[in-house]
Amino acid sequence: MSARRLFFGIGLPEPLQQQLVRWRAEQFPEEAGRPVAAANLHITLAFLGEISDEKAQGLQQLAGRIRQPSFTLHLDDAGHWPRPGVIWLGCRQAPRGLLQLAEMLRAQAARSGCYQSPQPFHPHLTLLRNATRPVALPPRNFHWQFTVGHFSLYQSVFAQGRTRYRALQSWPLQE
Ligand code: 2AM
Repeated sequence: MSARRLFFGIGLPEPLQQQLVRWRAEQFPEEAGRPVAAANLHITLAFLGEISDEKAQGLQQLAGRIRQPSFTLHLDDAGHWPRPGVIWLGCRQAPRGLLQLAEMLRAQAARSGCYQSPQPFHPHLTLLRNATRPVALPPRNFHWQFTVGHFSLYQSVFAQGRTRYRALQSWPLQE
């Protein structure tokens, strides 16, 4: 049976993708790390790993039963995790709706046998990868926000030397 690398996540409105990419180019020198492509910028809610189509279908059905309110996400924090080599954007205070949604998806994933990291969930948007060297983070005088009205299941596709995240299905959050 075929297996695909999947995760639940939140995409960004396209204008915000473009704004972030411009800001990143101004703030970080080239040697800071490998920039994530604009269209790939996202926040992971639950990482599923390589899973069978059957398992994915079960999780898609469960995702369709989730009733959660939409929420506003404020991107007003940044950080550097040198070990995985990630420079990220996040929220100083994660909205409750985001944490609840991730908690539900991660619990469903765990019950379906998808390994979930024991580390506390820290919602973030990876801006740069391979960022293993010390780097000066920009002053925290930035603040973007957007309304999250849906979440999606993404497939991570690696082809021609590039990773691309393809949205397979999306589910609305309540108004
Ligand atoms: P990252 O951005 O912090 O690397 C697709 O690979 C998405 O799933 C990325 O956002 C990545 O998070 C996340 N991801 C990859 N492997 C993971 C793992 N083992 N546990 C949790 N999230 C993971």
